[in-house]
Amino acid sequence: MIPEFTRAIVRPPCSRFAAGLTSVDLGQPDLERACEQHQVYCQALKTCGLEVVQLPPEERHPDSTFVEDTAVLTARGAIITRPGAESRRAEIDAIEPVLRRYYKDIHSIREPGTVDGGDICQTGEHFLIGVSKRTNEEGASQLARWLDSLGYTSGLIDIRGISNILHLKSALAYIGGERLLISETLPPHEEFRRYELTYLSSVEQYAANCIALNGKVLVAAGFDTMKNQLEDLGYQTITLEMSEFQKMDGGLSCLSLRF
Ligand code: CIR
Repeated sequence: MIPEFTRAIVRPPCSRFAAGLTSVDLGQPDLERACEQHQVYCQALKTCGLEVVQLPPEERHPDSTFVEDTAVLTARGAIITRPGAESRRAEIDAIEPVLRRYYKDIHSIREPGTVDGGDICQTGEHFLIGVSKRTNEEGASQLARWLDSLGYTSGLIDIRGISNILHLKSALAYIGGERLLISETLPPHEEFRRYELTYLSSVEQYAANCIALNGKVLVAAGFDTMKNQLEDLGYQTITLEMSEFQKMDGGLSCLSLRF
């Protein structure tokens, strides 16, 4: 019922991590602590049975630890994104050769389209695509066409008018079956009708970015109401400290490409 994955691609934070983009005012991240939190994150993925493909830190790109934004990986194919933030665009150059080890036919989002992987939520055969400050309508429709060519369906959710949400998955997560975990910050949308919704209080919105995989849910530390909600539904959780990534607008899903 919970999605199954065999591998995760990760990249530890680089020495310029603190120079990355952020919209929150939580102070400067501590690099050493970020690296420790990243290591524990990788260990949790291994505990869930994943092979962790660890790439070297990428010094040229402060946000490069957030590998999720550079590609959308599915069981039927892979597409390299075109990140919406100019400063992050070149991150894709270092991801493509890695993906070539696992995928024969790799597609790309083309200019003027932009897509950040954080806006893309796979829910089985159907994908939710956030149109955001990072993923534009052109990018979303290129992605939707590519998904359709693979036999998947998709629907768009425009989050541009909602403040404090960088990506669609900053406010929701697919947790298996027909279930979405969703922050109350997101207004009702016809795309949500097909799901059983578990709502999180907007106070715990950061916790909406969790990862359900291989029978477990990785959750950020410090959000006990959400953790209890999941456990009451029968999920086993693994709690991870994310304080340093939160300072840079990053959540659990951003730190890996799972496939
Ligand atoms: C950025 O603003 O692009 C990074 N500092 C954080 C990216 C987080 N990625 C994600 O949610 N998928």
